[in-house]
Amino acid sequence: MKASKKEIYGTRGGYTSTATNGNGDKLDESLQSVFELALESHGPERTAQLLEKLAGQLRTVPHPVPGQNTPYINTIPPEQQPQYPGDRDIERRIKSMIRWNAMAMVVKANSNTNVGGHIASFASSATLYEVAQNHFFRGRTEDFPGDQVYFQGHAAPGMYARAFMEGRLDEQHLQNFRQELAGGGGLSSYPHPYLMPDFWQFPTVSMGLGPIMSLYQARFNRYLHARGLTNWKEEPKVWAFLGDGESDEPESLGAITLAARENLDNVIWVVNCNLQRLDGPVRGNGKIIQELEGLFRGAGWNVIKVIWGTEWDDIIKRDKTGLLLKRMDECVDGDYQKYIVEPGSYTRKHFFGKYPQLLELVNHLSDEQISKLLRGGHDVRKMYAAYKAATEHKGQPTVILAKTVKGYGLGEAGEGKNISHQQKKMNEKELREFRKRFNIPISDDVIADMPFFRPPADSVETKYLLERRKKLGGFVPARVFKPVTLDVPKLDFFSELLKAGKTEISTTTAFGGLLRTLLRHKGISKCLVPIIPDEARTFGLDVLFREIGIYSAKGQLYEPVDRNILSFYNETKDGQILEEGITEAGSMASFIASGTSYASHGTPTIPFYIYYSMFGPQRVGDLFWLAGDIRAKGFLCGATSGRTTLNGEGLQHQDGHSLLLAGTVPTCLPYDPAFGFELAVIVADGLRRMYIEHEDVFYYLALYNENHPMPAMPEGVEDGILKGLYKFKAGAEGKKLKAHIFGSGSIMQSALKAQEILAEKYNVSADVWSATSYKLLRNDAIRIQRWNMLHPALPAKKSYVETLLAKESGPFVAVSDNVRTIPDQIAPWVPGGLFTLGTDGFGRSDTRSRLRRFFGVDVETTVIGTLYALAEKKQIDRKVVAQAIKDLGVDPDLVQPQIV
Ligand SMILES: Cc1ncc(C[n+]2csc(CCOP(=O)(O)OP(=O)(O)O)c2C)c(N)n1
Ligand SMILES: [Mg+2]
Repeated sequence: MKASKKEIYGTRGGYTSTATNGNGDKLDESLQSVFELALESHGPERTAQLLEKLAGQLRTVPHPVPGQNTPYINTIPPEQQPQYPGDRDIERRIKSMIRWNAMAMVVKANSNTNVGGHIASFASSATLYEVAQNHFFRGRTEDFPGDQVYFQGHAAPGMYARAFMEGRLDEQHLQNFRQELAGGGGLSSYPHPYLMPDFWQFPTVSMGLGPIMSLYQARFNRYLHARGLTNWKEEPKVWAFLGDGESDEPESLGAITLAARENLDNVIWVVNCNLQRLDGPVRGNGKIIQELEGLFRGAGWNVIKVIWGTEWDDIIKRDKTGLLLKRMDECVDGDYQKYIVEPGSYTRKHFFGKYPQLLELVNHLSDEQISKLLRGGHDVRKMYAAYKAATEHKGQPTVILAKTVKGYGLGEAGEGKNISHQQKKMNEKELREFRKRFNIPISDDVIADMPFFRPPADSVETKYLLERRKKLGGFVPARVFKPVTLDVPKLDFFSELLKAGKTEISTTTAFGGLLRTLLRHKGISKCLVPIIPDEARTFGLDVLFREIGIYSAKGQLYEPVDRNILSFYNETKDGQILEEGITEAGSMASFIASGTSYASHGTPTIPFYIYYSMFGPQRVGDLFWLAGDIRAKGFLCGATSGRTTLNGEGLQHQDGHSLLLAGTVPTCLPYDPAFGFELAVIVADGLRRMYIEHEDVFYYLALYNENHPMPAMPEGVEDGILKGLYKFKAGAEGKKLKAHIFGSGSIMQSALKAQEILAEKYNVSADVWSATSYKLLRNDAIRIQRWNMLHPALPAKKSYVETLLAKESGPFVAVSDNVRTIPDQIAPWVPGGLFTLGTDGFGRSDTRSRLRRFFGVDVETTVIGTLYALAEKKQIDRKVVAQAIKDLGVDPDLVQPQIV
C-alpha cells in the first residue's frame, strides 16, 4: 500500500506529527525522482536490492508508525538523552539500602511465620521507582493535590523500605510486615488505604484494577477541572506502575483507547517488563515489549521503550549492518531470560555468536562484563530520559516499556528464574552475596539476623533523600486530606417522595425524581456526579442530558441528530454526566475516582452510578470490593433489579443476587427499598453519614422498573428503614390467626395483596413488614452475638431484629425478588425461624406474572407460603393449605426453577 504523503514522522526518538509540511512534500518528490533515476539507469533488479539495503538501515532507527513496531532498541537515542541531574553515587547507595531493607523485610517475616511477600518484583523495579522518587513524583502541597501514583501492589516492600529510610516508618513497622494484628503497628501486604489510611492512596494488587483506575482517575481529574472544582496551580500526573504479566488482564488494556481519545497527557504508565510473571515467562515465544508497543501505538499512545542500558549504546552504534538489531529482534523473551541465568560466555556464544560478525562487537568485553550489560530499566540515565520525555509529552498518554530482570541482584537465590516470584527465603550465603553486590554496610557477625539498615539522620544519603522529597513537595505515597463537610439536604427536602404519589411509578422513576431534586439543591448540586454506562434512556434519565450535559473534553463537534427534542444528546465541555458507554468496569473506575475525590483532591463529590443491576457486582465484583478498600463514598444504583421484575430479558439479565454480592463488601450498605419515601430516607441519611459524619462507606440501592402505587411515608418509620426492617402495614383486626410477611422491593406488592387475601379468605391477620436491608440486620445481630459470646458472664444484649420481633406472635414469612439466602441471613434471630420464598435459579424471558408464579413469589404463592408456615406451627391443618393451593389455582407440580 502506498504510504500517505501526509504521514511525516520525526527521524529518531518518536512520533512527531501526522500533519503535512512543505519539507515533507519536497522530500517525497526528491525520493521519487531518485527512485525513477535508479530504475532508469540500473534497472528494477538492482533498484530492488538498493531499496532492501536502505530498508535494512532503517531498522537501526526507530520509525514509529501507529500500530506497528519500532526495532527492539531504546526509543530515545543516546544523542537525545538529557544529562542525569542527580548524584548517581548517592542515589545508588540509597537504592541499595532500600533493596536490602525490602528483601530483609520479606525474609525476616518468613523466617518465623508463613505470611509470604515478594522480593523479586521490587528487585526488578527498584530503579524505576527510585528515579521517579528522586526526580519526578510530586507530593501534595496547599495548591497541588500531588501526583497520583499507582504502585505495583506486590512491590510494596520497596515502598515501605523507602518510607523507612525517609523516617516515616520505624523498625517495628518493618518487623511487622504483613502482621497488622501483631501489635505495635504492622504493614499491610499490599497497598490498602483501608488498612493504612495515611499511607496508601490506591489499592492495586488485584491485577488490572490499578491500570484501569488510573486512566479513569486521570480523566476524572480533567472532568473536575472542567467543572471548576479544582484549585490546583498545576495538573497532577497520574502514574501507574504495572507488571508485564498484569497486562494480560482485560482491565489493564481495556480502556487504553479512552486515554488516547481524551488526550490524557496527564497519564504515564510504566510497565515493568521483567519478562516474567508468577509461573514463568510472560511471552516465552514472543516479545512482550513489542506486543505492547504495537497495541499502545495502535491505540494512539506515545510509547517509549527502554530496553538497553548505557553499555549497549556503543555496541549498537558500532553495528553498521543492522545485524545486531536483527538478532535482538529475532530473539524471543525465553532466550532473553536465559541470558540472565547463564554466564556471560553463554550470551557471547548464543546471542552474539549466532552471527559471527557480531562477536567482534563484544571482543573487547570479558564474559563477566557481558553478563553485566544492563537492561534499560536498571539504568537511571535511561529511565530519567524516559520519564522526562513522558512528563513533557503533549497530547497523548505515555507508556514506558522498561525492560528489567526479575529478581535483579538475587543471584543464585532467584535472579531471572521461573521460581523468582515465589522466593521468600534466603540462606546466609545468599544474604552475604546480596550484601556484597549492593555494598551494604552490615558485618558478618550479624548478617544472619538480617538487620534493617538506615543511615544516620545526618548522613549524606538521608540528607540527599529528604532534600529531594522536600523539593518535590513531600512524600509519596501519602494519603493526606482534611475532611470537608458538605451542606447536604435533610429528609424534608425530598417532600415529593414522602407524600403519596399521584400516579403509579417504579422505584427507578422515583430515584430519577430524587436525583433531579438533588440537582436543584444549592449546597451539593455541583458535587453530584451521575455516571451512566449507556443506559440513561432505559432508566428514563435521558432528560438529564439537556439539563446538566454530558461531559466531553471536546465539547460537541457535530450537530446531534436529535437536536430538536428535549432530551437530545448534549455533550458539553463542562457537562456533569459521565456517560461512559458500555463499560461497567470503566464506570466503576469513575465511581471510585469520584467517590474518593474527597481524599485525592480534597474536594468531595457524590457519585450516583446507575446501571443495569445484573452487570454490577456480578460483572465487576472486584471493583466493588476495591471501592471498600479505597474508602470510596457514593451511591451504586442497580436498576432493573429483581429476577422477575425485569421480565422479558431472560437468564443473563435478571438479577436476584446483587444484594447478596454487594453485601459482601464490609463498607457497603445494601438496601432494597420498596417505596419512594424509603429511598429518600436512605439517600438523605447516606448523604449525612458520608459527607457530614465522614464515614467511609458507600451504598448499594436495588431499584426496580415495575410501576405501582407509592404511599405516603407512615409516621416514625425512618429508624426502621435505615436499620433494615419496620412494620409497614399491620394486619386486619379480629382475625383468628396471626402471621407476618417480610416484603421488599417490588415484591412488597405480592406481600400486600397476600395480606388482603389471607384476611378475607383464611381468617389470618398478617402484618406486612418492609425489609429494606437484611444485610444490615444481620450485621447488627452478628456484632451482638459475638459480644455475647465473649462476655458470657454479663447480661446478654439483644440485636435490633430480636428486640423488634420479640413481642410478635405467629410465623414469619419472607418474600422477595431475590435468592432465598438474602432473607435467610436473619433467620437465626427471628423467633421461631423464617420461612422464605425467593427466586433461586435461572430466569426466563417471560411475562412478569408467569415468572412470579414459576419462582413462587407471586401473590398466590405468598398466601400459600404463609398458610404453610402456619401449618408447620400446627396452627392450622395441612388440609387448609392443600385446599388453598386448589382454590388459588396453583399447580403443585409446576416446573421448578432448576437448582442443583
Ligand atoms: C487478578 C489477579 N490474579 C492473580 C494474582 C496473583 N498474582 C500476583 S503477582 C502475579 C504475577 C505478576 O506478574 P507481573 O505482572 O509480570 O509482575 P512482576 O512481579 O513480574 O513485576 C500474580 C499472578 C493477582 N494478584 N491478581
Ligand atoms: Mg513481570
